[in-house]
Amino acid sequence: MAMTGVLRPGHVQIRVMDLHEGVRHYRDVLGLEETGRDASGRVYLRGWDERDHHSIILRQADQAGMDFFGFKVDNEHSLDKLEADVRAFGLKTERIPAGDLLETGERVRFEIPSGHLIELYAQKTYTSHDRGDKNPASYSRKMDTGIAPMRFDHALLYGPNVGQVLDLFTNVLGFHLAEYVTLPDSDTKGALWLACSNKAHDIAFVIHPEPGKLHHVSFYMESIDRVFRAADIMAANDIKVDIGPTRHGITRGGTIYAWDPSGNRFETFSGGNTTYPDQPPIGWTWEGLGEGGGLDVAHRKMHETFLTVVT
Ligand code: M3P
Ligand code: FE
Repeated sequence: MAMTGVLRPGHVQIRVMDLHEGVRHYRDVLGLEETGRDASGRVYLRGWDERDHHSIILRQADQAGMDFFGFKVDNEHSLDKLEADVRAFGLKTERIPAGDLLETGERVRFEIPSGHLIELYAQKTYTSHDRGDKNPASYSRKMDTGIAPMRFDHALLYGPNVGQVLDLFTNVLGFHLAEYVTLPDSDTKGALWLACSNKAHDIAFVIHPEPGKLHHVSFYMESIDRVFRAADIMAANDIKVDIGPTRHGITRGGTIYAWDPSGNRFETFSGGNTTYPDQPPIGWTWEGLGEGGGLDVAHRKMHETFLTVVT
């Protein structure tokens, strides 16, 4: 597959209400590697199979939630072109100077109709991982440190104007719609799973009256066994679990939803459908999401927290 334009989720900045507790959670319990701290006190982390400098940034704030979500694009030419296309779509864009985030080039930032700040950038320092790029070892101790996800995988965001978000992501940013849910007794799409790759999804949206909300940040586990191991580690560390371990019918990913100490939901996710842009999206009804097992295959029901608890 020739991948051009937007390549992958590159970073997300998460607000935590106590940085010390946040670092304890994301570094020591989840097991992400700390790769830096900047002058404003933000902490940079990544999973054991990531090769760019960082993917998760923690910022201490009074309120939990997400500041912004950044996608890496293939080069500066794509960055300029996508910036012009986003403006032509009718959104204002802003350039954040190189170096504002550690080891990261200039970013193009825009607020999408759901109220979230999305960024595109072409450059972030490549540092490989501790196994290296030449005859890499198959094992490193990092794979067993904490819950130990391979990488930051996706986020699910809640906000209004999901139809406009679909238009922007598919017609401007080059994503394909992998799966969707229609609202009760309606053909209107109320939830979207969108991919810029052939993963099950790279970003997802659910319609919600309040703009700019975070439902969860998701971390990719190598197998469903590792999702069960994550459940053990969550129990041992008193992490509050929302749903799971179970499987989502939507995406077919293995999952646990749980909460960080600030109340941000995070997910340990494994497997999931392979998607291609030529394939029609998979559709789910509202009943399919709940009783049809779209959200939770094992329990085949809607969980109230899925629709109501966001940060
Ligand atoms: C996901 C997710 C649902 C399926 C979700 C798949 C909520 O990875 O959590 O975004 O039905
Ligand atoms: Fe998810």
